[in-house]
Amino acid sequence: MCGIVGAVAERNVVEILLEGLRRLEYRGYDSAGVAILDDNNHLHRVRKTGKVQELANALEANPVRGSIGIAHTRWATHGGVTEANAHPHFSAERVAVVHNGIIENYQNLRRELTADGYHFSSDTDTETIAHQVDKELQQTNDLLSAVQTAVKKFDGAYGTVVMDKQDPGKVIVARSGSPLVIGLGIGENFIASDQLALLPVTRRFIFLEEGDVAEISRTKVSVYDQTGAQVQRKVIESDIQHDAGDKAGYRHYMLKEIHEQPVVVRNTLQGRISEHDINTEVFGVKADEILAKVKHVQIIACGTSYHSGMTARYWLEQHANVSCNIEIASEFRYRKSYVHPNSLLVTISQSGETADTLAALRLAKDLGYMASLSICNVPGSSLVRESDLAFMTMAGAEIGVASTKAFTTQLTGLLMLTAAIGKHNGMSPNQLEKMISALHTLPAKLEEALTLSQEIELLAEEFADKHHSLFLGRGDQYPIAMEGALKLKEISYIHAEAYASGELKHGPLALIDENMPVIVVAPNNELLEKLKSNVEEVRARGGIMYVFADKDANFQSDDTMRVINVPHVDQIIAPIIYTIPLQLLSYYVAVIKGTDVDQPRNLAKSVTVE
Ligand code: HGA
Repeated sequence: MCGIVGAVAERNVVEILLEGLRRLEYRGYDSAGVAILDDNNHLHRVRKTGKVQELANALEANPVRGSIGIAHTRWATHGGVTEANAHPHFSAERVAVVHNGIIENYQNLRRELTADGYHFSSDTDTETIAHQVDKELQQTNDLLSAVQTAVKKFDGAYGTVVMDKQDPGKVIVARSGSPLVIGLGIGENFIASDQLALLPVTRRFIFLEEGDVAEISRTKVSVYDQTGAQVQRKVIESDIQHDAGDKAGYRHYMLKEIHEQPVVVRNTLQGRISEHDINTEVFGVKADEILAKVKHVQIIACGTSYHSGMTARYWLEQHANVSCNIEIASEFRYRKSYVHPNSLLVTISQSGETADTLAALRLAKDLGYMASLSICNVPGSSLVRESDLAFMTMAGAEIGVASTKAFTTQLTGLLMLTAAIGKHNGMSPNQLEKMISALHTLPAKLEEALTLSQEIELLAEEFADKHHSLFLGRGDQYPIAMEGALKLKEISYIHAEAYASGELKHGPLALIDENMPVIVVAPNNELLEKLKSNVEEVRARGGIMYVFADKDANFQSDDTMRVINVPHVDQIIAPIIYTIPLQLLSYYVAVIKGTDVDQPRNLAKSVTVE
């Protein structure tokens, strides 16, 4: 969340900062701003509410130039969406600050700083950083030590970049809880909250670690750890292929990403499964030894990743013969939980920076888990670095705020984890072989599922005037129904709820009428007959249903029920395949409703605040 970009160069950096913000806009898009130090050491600030394009227009109308600058695209946590609350924030027209995260003790700091004579011109927590640094500067007159002292006063999470008009030629950056990456150039250096922002100017990165403070000038980068000692951090060469401007001919990133699923799932499988077996080393060098001992799995995740974890619980208990719990990270981290013997902690996050998931992992380190494993899409992210084992999904950069390909690649990884644990835990060679064969069919079956696109585009018209909807599933399709409901609410703003269909008569049946479409994800297994009874319960109450089902499930379309035939697949991979039509449905409903599909209101990608 919140995009940060900064540059210290010889050339004019305004366009670099703007391009960086465009690339990060999916992380926050309610307002944007830049602060530029020009060659005469004048500090210029331009801020606008709305998209980065508003800022670009303002800069075109009134150009500024300068070789040092910081920029920000905001997803407000403290203070409304106004120009005054947009970053950068200033203190005494001297210190300029951009910030990602939350300063939790900002009210106390604000009181203290106000008593010291500082005037606040915004409602944000961020402005306390600017004034606190200015206050420290009155003591030391050295920006690095002022920031090092100031950050000790902050509770909460921050990735922050600070500029001082009286100390030009450098920026100071500090990281605690919110990611920051330094981009190394030749005679110029950069900083951003995500490497994607800097790909047009460099491919060499230093990922800052927790508590790091760094001084960045044109020719030098010095990093200090939380004790203040100077440290060397590894320089990483990025191989990410990404052109943020490239929707490859699709109208939205989300549609492009939906259609990429056969390829990215293939990439996720490639080199990791043989014809009949799985290479356990894909989870890490010590994986075989660790996975052989696992008797319980505790999964922690948020949002869409939580739904992939829920699906995995069905798989792990049924096929890998281990018990499994799953919990939302923001709940897990604030309660006392029981740790089962030989327990593996699995965290799932697309970005690897999800604040609650990361906090849960850190908390769990002292709780006695045997080992931790992250399922993640971003190499080098905090979650990957801080886990004992990691499985990298190969989804590539996901720009649409509503997650699609990250979800199906997570499911692919979790099914591979089921195989890897199961083969040490009573899964027969036959079962393993069957699971691996099903995995091999995934890319082609996903391709086939995408051919439903036109049919679903037409179907979407029936939803566009609806305000509520109900999604039903059973067994491992229940989390898929939950994910379907989440997609629909995220991008079309239609209220959508998911229920395990056995729960219908315990409450939600009361909602059924002709204005409440019911979307049913039908399994083709021993639960099918049970689900058919649930369908009849809805029909008897005048409900209108849309059933996604295998044609062998023998559902017939009629006045109250529309059946969409999903390709016949092995049941183990059905949750992954049935995800596709539900993604397409929410996409086309959102398009008809004219919402901002890639950047839905009030949301942002990579949830780095609590
Ligand atoms: N708390 C700051 C920054 C918000 C943020 O990091 N969002 O992701 C603000 O509200 O401006």
